[in-house]
Amino acid sequence: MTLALFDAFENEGEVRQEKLASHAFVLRNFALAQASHLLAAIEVVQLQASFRHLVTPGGLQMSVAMTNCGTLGWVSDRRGYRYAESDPQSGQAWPAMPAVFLDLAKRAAAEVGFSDFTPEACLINRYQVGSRLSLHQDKDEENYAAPIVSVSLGVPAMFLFGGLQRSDKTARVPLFHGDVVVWGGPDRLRYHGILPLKQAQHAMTGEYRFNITFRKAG
Ligand code: MD6
Ligand code: FE
Repeated sequence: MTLALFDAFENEGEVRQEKLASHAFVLRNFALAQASHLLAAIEVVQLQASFRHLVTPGGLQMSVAMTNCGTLGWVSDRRGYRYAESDPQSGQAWPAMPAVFLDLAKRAAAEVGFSDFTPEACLINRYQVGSRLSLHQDKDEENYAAPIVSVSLGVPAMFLFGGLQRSDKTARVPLFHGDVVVWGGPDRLRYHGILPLKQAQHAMTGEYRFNITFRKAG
């Protein structure tokens, strides 16, 4: 093995920061050490609030399956997109935000200068082969001052990162198991999406990719 190749392996799993824009960062491997605990916590959440394929206001079923934890959860139906205090499927409050989630979200935000981030909304997305999220802005929150923290687990995906207009050119950013994206400030309303998930297997999640996003919604 050449020395350069050896170095590449040595650096695998190392936490490092990539800047996507002035207030948008990928923290490579930031969640790696907590991955098994995060996945175990997702298992607990989904016992109480199962993954479901929501319907968009336009009547299309989403290819990504979703659930929530925390005091507010993001939901969609024929009436629109909104944050709700209870799970429409059960009528019960969403499961509490696991401590390992909150701790990670706070540390990731602080790492890039967003101190005092206390999210109360946590959306959990589950992707399988072919699942995609078309280009969108996250603008259903009342509080645009707070950043969004987004954690990727399992099968890798291609993230599209655009500008403030839908038609702006997008960058392709691969997201791997353990990566965390944090963005806020002037970048908070950038268009973004996920390309259709490619067939793959991950040792900890099988055929799935999980994405956890944390926000201050209210
Ligand atoms: C995903 N993420 O990674 C979808 N939104 O599966 C998002 O839509 C997203 O990663 C706002 C901020 C960060 C994100
Ligand atoms: Fe989004």
